[in-house]
Amino acid sequence: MQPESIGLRTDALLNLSGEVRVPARLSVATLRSMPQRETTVRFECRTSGLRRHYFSGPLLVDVLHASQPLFDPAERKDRLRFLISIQGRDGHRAVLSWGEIDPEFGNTAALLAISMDCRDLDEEGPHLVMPGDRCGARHISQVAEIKVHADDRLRG
Ligand SMILES: Nc1nc2c(c(=O)[nH]1)N[C@H]1C(S)=C(S)[C@@H](COP(=O)(O)O)O[C@H]1N2
Ligand SMILES: [Mo]
Repeated sequence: MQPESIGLRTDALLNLSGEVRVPARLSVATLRSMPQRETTVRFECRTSGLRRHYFSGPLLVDVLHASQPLFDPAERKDRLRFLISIQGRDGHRAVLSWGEIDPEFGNTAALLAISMDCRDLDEEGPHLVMPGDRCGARHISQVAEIKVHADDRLRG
């Protein structure tokens, strides 16, 4: 019997891996235990029109730092060769650059939301929020996988 059919809750786990010292499987409850931000975003989708949502959760950059990406600690610009691929349960994905979410560079306050419009996302998994995006496609729901990549061709 599936746990759902006997009324038990199954919390989604997010797999965080790649060029990091501490790969992790994170629950929404774990993300909720980190410092939280709130934001309201508006975007326009070509198929569903104008949308507006309220989210809360930790900053993506804080979650990634906790897994200790393999940066050269002596060189700030080493961070700029790192990429982050973020994938939803359904396979929808987007690639971000470290530079766009780094407070010393693009400083986009991307969140891994643990609630959407005041509804907890423990069973669905976290929601990527990209404040400032004009289209909704990077607001990825049910995030299941985050991978950190280093582009070694950019070294030097
Ligand atoms: N996992 C996943 N997230 C996704 C998508 C998707 O196909 N899969 N579509 C995106 C697109 S194109 C839009 S416009 C928004 C729409 O979000 P909403 O319907 O919750 O407002 O979800 C985004 N997040
Ligand atoms: Mo969309």
